[in-house]
Amino acid sequence: MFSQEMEKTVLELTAPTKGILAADESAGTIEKRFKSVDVASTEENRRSYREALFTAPGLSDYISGVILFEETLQQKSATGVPLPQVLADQGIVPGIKVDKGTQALANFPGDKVTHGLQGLPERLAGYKTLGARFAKWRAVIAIGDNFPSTRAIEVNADGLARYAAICQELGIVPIVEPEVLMDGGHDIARCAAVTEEVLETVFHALHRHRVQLEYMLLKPNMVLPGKDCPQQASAEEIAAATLICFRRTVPAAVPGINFLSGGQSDQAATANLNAMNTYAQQQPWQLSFSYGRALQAPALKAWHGAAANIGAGQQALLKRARLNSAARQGKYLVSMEA
Ligand code: 5MM
Repeated sequence: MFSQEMEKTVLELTAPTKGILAADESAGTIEKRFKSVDVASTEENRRSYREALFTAPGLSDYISGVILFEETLQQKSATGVPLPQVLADQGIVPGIKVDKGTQALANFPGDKVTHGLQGLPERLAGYKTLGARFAKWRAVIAIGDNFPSTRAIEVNADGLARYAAICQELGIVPIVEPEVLMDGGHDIARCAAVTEEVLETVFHALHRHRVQLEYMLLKPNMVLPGKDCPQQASAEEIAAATLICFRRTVPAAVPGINFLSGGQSDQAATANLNAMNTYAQQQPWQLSFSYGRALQAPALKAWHGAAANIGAGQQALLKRARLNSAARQGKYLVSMEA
């Protein structure tokens, strides 16, 4: 029923030189980010920071969509324009994070399950009237000696698939985000094995729930060694391991893969995306970004909560957006950082 609407949204989101800005930090997460630059997480600070991000001049040259948190969807600019409208006026598609965070999975120590399905159709219908055209749900899979369990992978995959089916019923494009965390000392091979199992399980669940793959985007982790692994990997090794895993598990019908940065440094996230786009000659999907920290960290640092620094914060965001746009085309060079 909503195929044309979703096709249009997907086409806009996967524009060849662009990626997605994740600005959907929930209350606890934005508080942590603000604390790192000594800024109090008040509603007005959150509003003005996000307004500054969304009005960075020329943002739409590199950014096709922005994922918002529920609070932001209902906030207005200083001149009274709803923030989703501020984005739409520049040709940037507004989206909304709809999961309600994670809880421990009972009987499976170390595993988590994402919740938020209850009342989701009603919430989504309301978000759509506020301008949201796509949504995002994040499942979190941690790696440890005794986890993740198969049960945790299955229950999270089922949640993602049910969420995606509900979105499509309302003409909203679902971003399906199964994140295998990079916390821990595991090596790249273990991350590859877990990511492969997760993606395989997620796509089986999407099939069972009759989700139309043409009208969704995938937001996965890259295949990386754990943060504490002594054997770190080069961008080329990461690109090779990630592409092997994705070719095995992600159907060609999926139009776009927009990676999360997951705690990588901003430069590493850019270099790894670039390596993938250089290395992958005939991949069936667009390989782009949906970064939060890797786009925002330098902006947050430059802004530091001071109105006088808004311009500097916007320039910092634009720089990362421009470099990731280059990486998304395989045209990034480290010298561009200067
Ligand atoms: C994994 O986090 C997502 C991508 O951000 P990074 O590029 O920084 O990894 C991000 O969209 C995340 O889902 C949101 O920030 C919401 O996270 P919380 O923890 O607030 O639910």
